[in-house]
Amino acid sequence: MKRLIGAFMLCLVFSLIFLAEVLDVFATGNLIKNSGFEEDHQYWEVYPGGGDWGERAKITIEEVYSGKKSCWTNYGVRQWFKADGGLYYARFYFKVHPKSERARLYFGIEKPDTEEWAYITVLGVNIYYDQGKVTVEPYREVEVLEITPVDRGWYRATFKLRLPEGAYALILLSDKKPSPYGHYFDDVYLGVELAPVLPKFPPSSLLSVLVGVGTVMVLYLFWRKRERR
Ligand SMILES: [Ca+2]
Repeated sequence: MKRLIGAFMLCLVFSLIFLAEVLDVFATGNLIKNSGFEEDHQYWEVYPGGGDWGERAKITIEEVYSGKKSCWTNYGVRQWFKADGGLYYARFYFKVHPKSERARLYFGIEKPDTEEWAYITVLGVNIYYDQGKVTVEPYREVEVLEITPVDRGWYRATFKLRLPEGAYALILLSDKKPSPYGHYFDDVYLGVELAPVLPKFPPSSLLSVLVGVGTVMVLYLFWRKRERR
């Protein structure tokens, strides 16, 4: 009986971790909506001048870090957010197109100039990829905490930023000039606390099936044991 309860609790814990991974519940303070592109391009827009969705940026299932979708762009996408100013953390996952040997990806935060309605770069980071070697060039108040290869060619990038007060636009660019291949982004986070990195289970869909089947089996055994009494 104790073993059964133990097994049930284990299933429950794994289910909760899995759900947390899917729903991104630990990153509650995320200023970025639809951060994993699972709701297609809701809240996101193609960087001005970059054209329409489908042309310079699209939601794709071909290369995905988590969930079922990611964002591919050969120009840039952005999302508006409001920052109070102060210390922030940014994290996102990127993958250079498998055919691309050299790439220059860009992550930046810009501020609309209310008089001219032009955009002023507040801070940014250039990420250079040269045949698998990644180097970073941050400018202004950005501290690079890590650029780590994680899984299947994906990298995790984490930064510490000091933002001035005001409303800001977050921008992700694949290249300063349009790249022929484009690159992939997933799970974008921006918040005042560093979101914990969740354990990544291979492959999530298989795990969900195992968790589901396991839970049902344990519940069934539990029910049968009670029936016998
Ligand atoms: Ca995703």
